[in-house]
Amino acid sequence: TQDEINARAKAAVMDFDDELVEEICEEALEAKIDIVSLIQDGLTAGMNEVGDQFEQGTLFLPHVIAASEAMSAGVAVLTPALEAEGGSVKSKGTIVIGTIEGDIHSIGKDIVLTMLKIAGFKVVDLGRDVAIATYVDAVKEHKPLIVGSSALMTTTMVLQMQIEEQLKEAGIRDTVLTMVGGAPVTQDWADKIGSDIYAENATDAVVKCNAAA
Ligand code: HCB
Repeated sequence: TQDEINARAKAAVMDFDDELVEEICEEALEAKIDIVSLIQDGLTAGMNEVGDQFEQGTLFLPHVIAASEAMSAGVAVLTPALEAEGGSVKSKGTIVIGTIEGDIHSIGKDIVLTMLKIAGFKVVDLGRDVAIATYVDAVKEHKPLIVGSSALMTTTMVLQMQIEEQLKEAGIRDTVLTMVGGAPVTQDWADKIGSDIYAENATDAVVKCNAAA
């Protein structure tokens, strides 16, 4: 069942077992299990658990790296199937997204962008450690509906404010909606810096971007 597969995927990420994660994901595809739930309630749950243990000092950085590799291996197995689901949808508009300057955490951003693609948006991936000026240039170049940033650290989250400021300085803040996300980011933070959309997870991002489209 879904719960069993999610639990096994969570455990396999926590065991840093790339091959087992891949096997479980392949099994899930055959069993026609809900892939989004597998990513959020299985793989991500395992990744978060490892993150918590890293925070508590019971696991170390190599463990976090190993778990993120296992998670990415699973997401790689699931992505083609996810993309195939959304293949025939007419484009709802463009979304530019990237992980902010100084921050190399890309797993969450990649999940969000995959889900947005499936939902029918054209997505421009700016990658990670993206300079604020690059977001501004991308808004000028692609004229997107939404520009999204991901920040996983309290130290890099503050730079999301600069996206707001530099878009204003360039005179193009009104032409685009801004979206913020990442583990330390909250609705309060979005309100404080004047960002239009806060998304707690990939599903929330899809719901809110759909509402804006
Ligand atoms: Co990293 N790291 N890390 N890390 N890391 C965190 C983020 C800490 C919270 C861990 C901790 O100390 N408790 C911490 C940050 C503390 C702080 O806030 N100041 C931390 C640190 C300190 C660091 C280093 C500095 C460690 C070091 O070198 N000493 C270093 C950073 C280097 C740098 O960025 N300059 C580092 C490195 C790494 C890696 C490379 C080992 C690895 C990243 C691999 C990669 O992404 N390619 C990593 C990981 C994996 C984590 C944790 C464990 C998990 C992050 C993750 O992938 N979660 C994280 C602990 C945690 O977050 N609790 C830890 C799973 C994804 C699916 O969730 O929240 O990213 P998500 O995304 C969600 C959601 O937020 C939302 O949707 C996604 C899908 O549902 N969303 C958006 C995300 N972005 C969005 C954008 C939008 O516009 C909308 C929605």
